[in-house]
Amino acid sequence: MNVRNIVLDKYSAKVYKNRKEHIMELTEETKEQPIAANSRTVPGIITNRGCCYAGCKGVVLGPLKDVLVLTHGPIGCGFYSWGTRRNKAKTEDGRNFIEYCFSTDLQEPDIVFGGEKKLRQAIKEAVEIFKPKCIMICSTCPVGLIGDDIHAVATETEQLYGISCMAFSCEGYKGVSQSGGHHIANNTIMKKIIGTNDTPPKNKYSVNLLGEYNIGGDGWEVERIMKRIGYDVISVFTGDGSFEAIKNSHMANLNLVQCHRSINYIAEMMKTKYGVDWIKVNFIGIKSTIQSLRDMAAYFGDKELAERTEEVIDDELANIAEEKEYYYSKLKGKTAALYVGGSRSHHYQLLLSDFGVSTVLAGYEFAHRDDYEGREVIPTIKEDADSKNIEHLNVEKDDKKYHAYLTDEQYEMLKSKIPLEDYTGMIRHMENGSIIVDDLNQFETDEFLKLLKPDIFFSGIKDKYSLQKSGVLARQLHSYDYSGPYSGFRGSVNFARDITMGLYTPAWGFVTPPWKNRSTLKASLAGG
Ligand code: CFM
Ligand code: HCA
Repeated sequence: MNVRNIVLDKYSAKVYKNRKEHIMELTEETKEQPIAANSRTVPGIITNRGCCYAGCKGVVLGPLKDVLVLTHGPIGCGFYSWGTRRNKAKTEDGRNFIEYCFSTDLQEPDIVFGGEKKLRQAIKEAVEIFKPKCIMICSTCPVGLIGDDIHAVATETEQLYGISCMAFSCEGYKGVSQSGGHHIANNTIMKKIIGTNDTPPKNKYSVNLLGEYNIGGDGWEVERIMKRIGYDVISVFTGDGSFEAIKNSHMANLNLVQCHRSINYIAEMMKTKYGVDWIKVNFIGIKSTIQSLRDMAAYFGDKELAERTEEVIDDELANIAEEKEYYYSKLKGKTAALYVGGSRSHHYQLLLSDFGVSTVLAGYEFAHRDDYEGREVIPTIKEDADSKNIEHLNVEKDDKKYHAYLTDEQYEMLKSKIPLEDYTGMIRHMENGSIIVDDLNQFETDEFLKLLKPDIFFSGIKDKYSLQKSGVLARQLHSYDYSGPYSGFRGSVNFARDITMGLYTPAWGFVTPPWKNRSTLKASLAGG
């Protein structure tokens, strides 16, 4: 049965033409074919994607606990990005700004007459009440449309109050998803924060953890393991992160990249500017954690560090052995579907496979082709990369170094030179017969659910309700449904426990969804 075609055939010719490039049924042949990604959603389709502001303010800047992040715009955007992502942070100096929602709360008259006056007033109040060392101003859609000069206000703020102030033109409508917002945040962090303090590291095993946002405490669990081994974690971008620590991050010997999608730009720019190497790590999954710790030790090439790494791995494994075995026996043979932003759909497949769960469908909201296809491809650090579809490659293969801005054609040519087993993206870890969908929409979610019948569907807040009402267990992989951490060794058994509880309490199977016995139109006319 070609599941992909059954779903695609339900579309009109126009939508079919677009969506067929984004959906792949894996076979030996299709494995090497490109998948369309990072392009505009067909208007009218119910996508799960977010916006540029979400990627900049919500994802990368929001977790910085010692920064007062001020949303310049109507209140909705600031409010919706307040606390929902579960990026935890502990205060170090008695203040933790992530508990607050700061916004200029623009109203109609500000849209008509300009919002800069209100922005200046909000900054004045923020400085007087909270005395922050750093303010970051983030624009939402209307600000870009009316043309408020937030960058001029930021410069003025620095002169007036003697604090750091940065402006981010991350209006929601920019680009096709959250992805553009990551890029905007990364560029300014690089330009204005990294490299502004030169405190030497505590030891030679100094690292930064990039793309770890401490959702449900994941970053704390990773730091715990790394500290046990003896690493000096200089900064984390940006989970439980701090402006003060990031100033010093260029002093580290190695950058560890957990979520490549949201932060590869910084890893690459730090390599170019400060010569800090980076390696890809993944602390989601038992085998992945072990592999990452070994890769780190291998990078430093130190016998003592390698031995200490093995000791810690053995001890951590012994501590979870009993639970691991129990949950494996409960979960073995189950199937899952995963649909998250730009890296978890890959990472969590590896954790699921530790417990014998196989993935029948996986997709990303806003990943780029390299996140699917892998290869050692680093998207360009040029600002206009997304719009011009130019890729920046940094590939070393057969003693040759490819490092250039490439057109799509050149990219295809280079791709053929790299064997599939060297690819690092999601596709490499997926089995033939499984489905990959980029920018999965509500219609496709419902259709694939009927055809593939996974035991569990991992997704987000927007799509989980229809999944549950269809009788399928749904877990939010963005926020962990108020649970976590899921990283490292201990996290893996937390995860297995949560899904075992869900699967063995199949309450949603007893629900009759409203669309089965009620006409939506009739119900709404009757006020029901
Ligand atoms: Fe990276 Fe993330 Fe993700 Fe992401 Fe996100 Fe997130 Fe995500 Mo939600 S940074 S790409 S923009 S791992 S917020 S912590 S869960 S979509 S898969
Ligand atoms: C975002 C944040 C989000 C949303 C989650 C969801 C998160 O992209 O704006 O849709 O359930 O992880 O909080 O991805």
